[in-house]
Amino acid sequence: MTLILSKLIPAHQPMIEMKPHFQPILRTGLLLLAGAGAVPSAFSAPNPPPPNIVFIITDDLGHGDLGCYGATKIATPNMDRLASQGVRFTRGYAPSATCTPTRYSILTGQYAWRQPPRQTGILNGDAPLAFDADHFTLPDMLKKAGYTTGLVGKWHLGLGDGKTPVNFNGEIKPGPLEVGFDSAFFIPATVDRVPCVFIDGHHVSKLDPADPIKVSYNGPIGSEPAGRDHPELLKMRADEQHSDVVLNGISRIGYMTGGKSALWTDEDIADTLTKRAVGFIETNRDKPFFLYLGTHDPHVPRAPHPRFRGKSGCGIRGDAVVEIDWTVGEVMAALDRLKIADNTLIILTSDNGPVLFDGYFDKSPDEQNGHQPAGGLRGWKYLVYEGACRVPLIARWPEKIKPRVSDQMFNLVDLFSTLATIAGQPSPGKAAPDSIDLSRVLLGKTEENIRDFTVLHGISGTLALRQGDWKYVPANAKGVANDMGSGAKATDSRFVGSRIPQPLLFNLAADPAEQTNVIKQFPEKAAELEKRLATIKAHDTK
Ligand code: NG6
Ligand code: CA
Repeated sequence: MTLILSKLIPAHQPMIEMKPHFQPILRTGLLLLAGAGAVPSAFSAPNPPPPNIVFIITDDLGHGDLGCYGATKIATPNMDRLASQGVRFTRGYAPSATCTPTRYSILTGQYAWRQPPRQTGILNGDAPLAFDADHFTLPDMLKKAGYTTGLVGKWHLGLGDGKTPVNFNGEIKPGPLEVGFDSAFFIPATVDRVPCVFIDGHHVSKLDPADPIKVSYNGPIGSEPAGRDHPELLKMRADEQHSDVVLNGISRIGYMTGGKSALWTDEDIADTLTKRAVGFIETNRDKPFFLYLGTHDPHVPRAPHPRFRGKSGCGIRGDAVVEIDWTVGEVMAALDRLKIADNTLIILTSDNGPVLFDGYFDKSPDEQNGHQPAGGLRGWKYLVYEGACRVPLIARWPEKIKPRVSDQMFNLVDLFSTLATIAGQPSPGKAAPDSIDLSRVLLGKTEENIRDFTVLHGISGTLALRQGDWKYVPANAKGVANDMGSGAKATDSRFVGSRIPQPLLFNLAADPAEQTNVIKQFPEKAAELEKRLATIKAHDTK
């Protein structure tokens, strides 16, 4: 029925201008008319089906990590090819500088910082689901449009209702299957956090009931050694937060005992996820599908498969980037093999900016060989500088997107409304309150900057505003807040940049690396942005 409607209402004047509750009525009416033969035949002509959607969200991949974004030291031929066949955004933004809040924003179309504290921190592996199970999510919306939806890879949005502790030996819910995914094969939190097992639907994959799992973030359990006591067992040393239980020669955040048959092998994770992703595509080749593929690379602990070791020339982090490129290549090859590439929209991005040292002494800071993961932007993951939140963003859909590079702004929170239009669904309106429909931008139908601002959200709780070429960062005298989940401290070198003693104003056109605070020269501009930020904070974007 959406197909019929889209014939009547051009895509660029959308259904958004109609009150959402009229749309189903109009649709139903049209359908009835069509059924009665009262609609001219042009309206009942078959339309191309909506595109399959493959959303690849990498973990801590930087704006400068890809050849197509200027990397010269690391070869990323598959991601570069994807970019050359689609649109590459130079102003793509993650809604937050860490994983959980960014993913929350993508799935709900709402900035995570509107919902503290549950969604703004970094969740541990036993944390409850970050939103209510009946929350209308992006995959829910796509299901309404007839899509089969699948999650493969990193989840990091919590499990269970929080009333009772998650039982990893029983049925684990609510989780992805309760919030819109038809199938889910996933890493519960991060690879540096327990439990180090995959969950398949509602159950831990490959679990032997005779060897039940127990998880604790409150101190040791079981007889498994801790990294801080047994450095001789480690493939790489770690800081205090990452020195709990040792699994597969890597110490983690948290403790876990049992579940031996279910433990993943870090070096095989990319192979496992890629195989699952390709399997999902193959199974659903004949119907519209939405695949949410969350890679664990290049997040710590970095342990790419041995066949990628040494391949980047830029240390183990670079090798993990090469591993991602392989995964992307495998997905593209599967679509080609199945002859569905032309009507598949692939979106490739990252949940936040890059980081070199993030708890494990894996030599990444020393082995960059001149590579700049943030591509010369200031700062790293966790902060509110551009390097923290500006991320690679590429979209390829051969049937509808002409290859180009776009400087139009795009925030990942916009995917909800954008994909709704592409899938022929009504605007989610207030159900996705911060999500702007950028389908015309994605499809190259306008040069306009429909989104003219973006909010940056740092681990400190600081919110900054980019508007056009200007960027305003309010002072945050304390720096990192206590919402880190694992006891990180403001003195940790990673978070030192989160302390901002004086407000800052940058002109990114003249000073893309945010080196010169021009607030004294342009106090009115700073006041204007400060005021706008306050308005955005107080009201939904729509
Ligand atoms: C932090 C961890 C960091 C990483 C991050 C999550 C410390 C000091 N740091 O708490 O290593 O796991 O959480 O990263 O414990 S994210 O990309 O999933 O947000
Ligand atoms: Ca991340």
